[in-house]
Amino acid sequence: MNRTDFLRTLAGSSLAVGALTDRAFAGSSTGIIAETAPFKQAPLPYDFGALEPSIDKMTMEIHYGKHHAAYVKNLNDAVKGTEFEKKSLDEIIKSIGKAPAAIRNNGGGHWNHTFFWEVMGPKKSAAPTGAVADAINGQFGSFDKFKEEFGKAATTRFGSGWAWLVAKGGKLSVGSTPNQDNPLMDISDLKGTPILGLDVWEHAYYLHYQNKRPDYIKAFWDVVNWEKVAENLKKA
Ligand code: MN3
Repeated sequence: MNRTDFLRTLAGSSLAVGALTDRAFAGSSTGIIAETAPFKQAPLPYDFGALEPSIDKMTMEIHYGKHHAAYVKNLNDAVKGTEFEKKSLDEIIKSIGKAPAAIRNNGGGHWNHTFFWEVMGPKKSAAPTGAVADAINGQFGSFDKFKEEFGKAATTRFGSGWAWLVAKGGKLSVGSTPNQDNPLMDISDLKGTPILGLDVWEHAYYLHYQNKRPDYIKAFWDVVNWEKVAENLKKA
């Protein structure tokens, strides 16, 4: 059993995972990072090269090891000595309109990347099944139509940002947010509980895809962890 399998096996027990990873996913109905400062990166749940060829190893190494790590460091620096030091990241995110830009950018960055790593995985299943498939088909008509709408949101987000599938009031919708904002933020135009998200910052794809964001979006479907998406939907 390698380390990744070991972590997966332990994932059945939140206590064990909490002890092992220190700041593992809290898994509440309202969000995923219930911990307070100092925030830490949970281990990537697979190897850096595990998402190839959709997402190359070097991009993952830099994205997780440099970009995400920097958001965590900068977030910890930004909350130090402020009223936000005692709040969980989920609480901070929900009332982000009261926070300074450094906390909005880096808190969002930490939340979004923590979420993003989990909704991807090396197991390639072409399409969702069960409740997720039913919900997507019911809302969008078909999986292909959903992919088209999600892809449109991801492609048309100008500059840096994220595309999302969100649940709100028993309905699914797709949309995007700028920079490191997300649909849980009080200031966000798109609101709801994130079910699936895609980072469309250039740092997420430029090494391999350069300016071809649509190719990256297309390849993303091969590495979506539909089991995690199903969990997110269940909790939403
Ligand atoms: Mn990123």
